[in-house]
Amino acid sequence: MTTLLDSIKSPEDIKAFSMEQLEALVLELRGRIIETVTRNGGHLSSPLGVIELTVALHRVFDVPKDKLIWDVGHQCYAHKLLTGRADRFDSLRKKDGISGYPKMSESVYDCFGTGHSSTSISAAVGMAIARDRLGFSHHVVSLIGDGAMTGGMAFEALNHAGHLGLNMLVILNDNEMSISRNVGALARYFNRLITAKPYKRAKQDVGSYVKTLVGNRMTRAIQDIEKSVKGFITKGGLFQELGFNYIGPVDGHDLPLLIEVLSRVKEMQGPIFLHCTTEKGKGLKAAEEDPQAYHGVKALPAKGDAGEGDPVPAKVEPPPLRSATFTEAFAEALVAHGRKDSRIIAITAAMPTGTGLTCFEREFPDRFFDVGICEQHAVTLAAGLAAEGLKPVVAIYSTFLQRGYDQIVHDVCLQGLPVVFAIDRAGMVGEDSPTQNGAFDLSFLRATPNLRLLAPRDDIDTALMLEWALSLREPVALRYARDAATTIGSAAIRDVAHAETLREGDDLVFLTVGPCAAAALAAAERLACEGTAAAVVDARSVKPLDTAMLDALRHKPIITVEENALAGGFGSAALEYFEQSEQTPGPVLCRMGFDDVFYEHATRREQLAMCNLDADGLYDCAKHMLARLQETYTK
Ligand SMILES: Cc1ncc(C[n+]2csc(CCOP(=O)(O)OP(=O)(O)O)c2C)c(N)n1
Repeated sequence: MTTLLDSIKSPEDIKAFSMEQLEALVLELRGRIIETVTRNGGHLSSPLGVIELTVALHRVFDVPKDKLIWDVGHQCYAHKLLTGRADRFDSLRKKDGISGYPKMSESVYDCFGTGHSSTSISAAVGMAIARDRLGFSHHVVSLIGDGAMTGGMAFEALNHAGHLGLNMLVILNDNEMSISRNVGALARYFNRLITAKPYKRAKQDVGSYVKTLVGNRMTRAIQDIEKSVKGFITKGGLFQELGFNYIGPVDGHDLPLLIEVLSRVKEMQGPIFLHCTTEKGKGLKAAEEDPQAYHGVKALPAKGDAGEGDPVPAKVEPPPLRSATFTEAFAEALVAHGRKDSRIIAITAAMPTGTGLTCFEREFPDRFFDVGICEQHAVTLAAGLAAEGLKPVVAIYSTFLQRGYDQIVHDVCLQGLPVVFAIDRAGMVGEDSPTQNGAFDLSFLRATPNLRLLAPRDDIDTALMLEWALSLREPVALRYARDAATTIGSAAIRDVAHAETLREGDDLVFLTVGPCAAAALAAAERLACEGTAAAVVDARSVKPLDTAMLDALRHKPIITVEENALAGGFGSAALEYFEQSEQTPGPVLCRMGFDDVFYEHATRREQLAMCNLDADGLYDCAKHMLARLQETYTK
């Protein structure tokens, strides 16, 4: 049976749909998203919450001529389905398939790529200025969540747009949720706008207003329309003060209402802020009841597994206290230290579940801060706490810590303040997007004076390094992967300040960072079967380097192995050391890591294979290196 969705080749097609057809399309989109995400994994509650808004936007605006800019972008699945990608939607988040985020190179309908939050209004300001300078007249619309609105950058952009008086529309998609419940005074303010009496009145008024419009659509002059819409503007609101016309709140699931309001707003001049209320997970009971659990969903278990057929929440419960992943090993150790030392404070930037801090929050609610999507503030807040003698631990994903770089340099390291950074998702992160890979932290942090940079290879190292970091009165960063923290090597005696030889061998050395040791050990095992003795040494400390270890290894062929950009990473650090100490690494040093490219989404395993950081890649590298050496010596 041909569906409505099948008949849509471009969003232009829905302009001729009746309201009944549009409502039916909403249901089809919902079904298709649930079905695909159940199979492939991905975001679920956020895309389900904006389906009516997406249909209304494509009905009213002429995308791609009009610019539609998504914030974070994890909610754009209906947009993808309406913009010529329905036939490929099955490949969502798969290697070489459709990305889970807007991506300029994927479609002209994705006018701005994203993955990190709070960027959409700035991009919209840029596009609106460009439009005006180039003499065009199209519309510029950004759609931002209430979680993303907590990011300071969103307000920097509002400040600019309000000052310039640009023609642009900012739509707030307010579901009162970030990944977890949205936090902060701003969330309270939005909540007041929704629940205050004027809202209810305004909502009714908008309804009757729309009815009037439908009756008089052809005769009403644009000025009249503008005046009427302005009747719904909350006077003196925060956004009003910033130079925006604030309209709303409007029910973001009422499709006819949305279409009417957007049609009117489209005719208005100047910066407009349209506040829509939506329900995260709309249309899927389980997701409506627990939107956090269904924010990110794992792929369907293989046939025959328990739970087959149901969407599987990535995390229903806070992580259990056992060391299955690095996140869990860190979280478990932090709680244990928290029990012993009341000066320990845990900080997250809107990722309490992802960073494993929910168990700390549960046990020590007074010593836990979720600051919202505010990585910069999280870092400097920690600096302030440390300056006064507390022991802050800031847990942030590698990719999002890029936001807080200046704060790390200027507020923490320059002043030598004892902040502990728990850098999660360092390295490849899998199906999400190149925007989420943690590819650069070693490079940008290694350049920062006063910072100790450690990479645990397993659960035991994670716990010991955290203990050590908390005992030092200096800035320390621990970086670890989105992976199992399976114990590697002996648990007996560990000196986490120094490198450790995990396997002896004279023919070459794999010098590894973090969990890369596992792939190196597997490659060494394979080489051993062929008579090549490869050593594996876990470097542990990326900064300062264990120079005694480097001195001891320098006569052997060395392969450095790291999940980080080769530019400026650990391998570069080793080379720099040899150069500075006027020693020649020799006979050869080869660096394995991320090339100077953005790696596309795929499973983590596939991504590691793409950059030859799996056992096969390391084995091939060793063979190649030994063959080259052989050639050199037989010449
Ligand atoms: C800079 C940055 N920090 C953290 C995240 C992780 N993150 C992804 S979605 C999300 C919540 C976004 O909430 P909201 O904007 O309200 O959108 P919703 O999912 O509720 O639709 C967070 C914190 C991110 N994408 N970017």
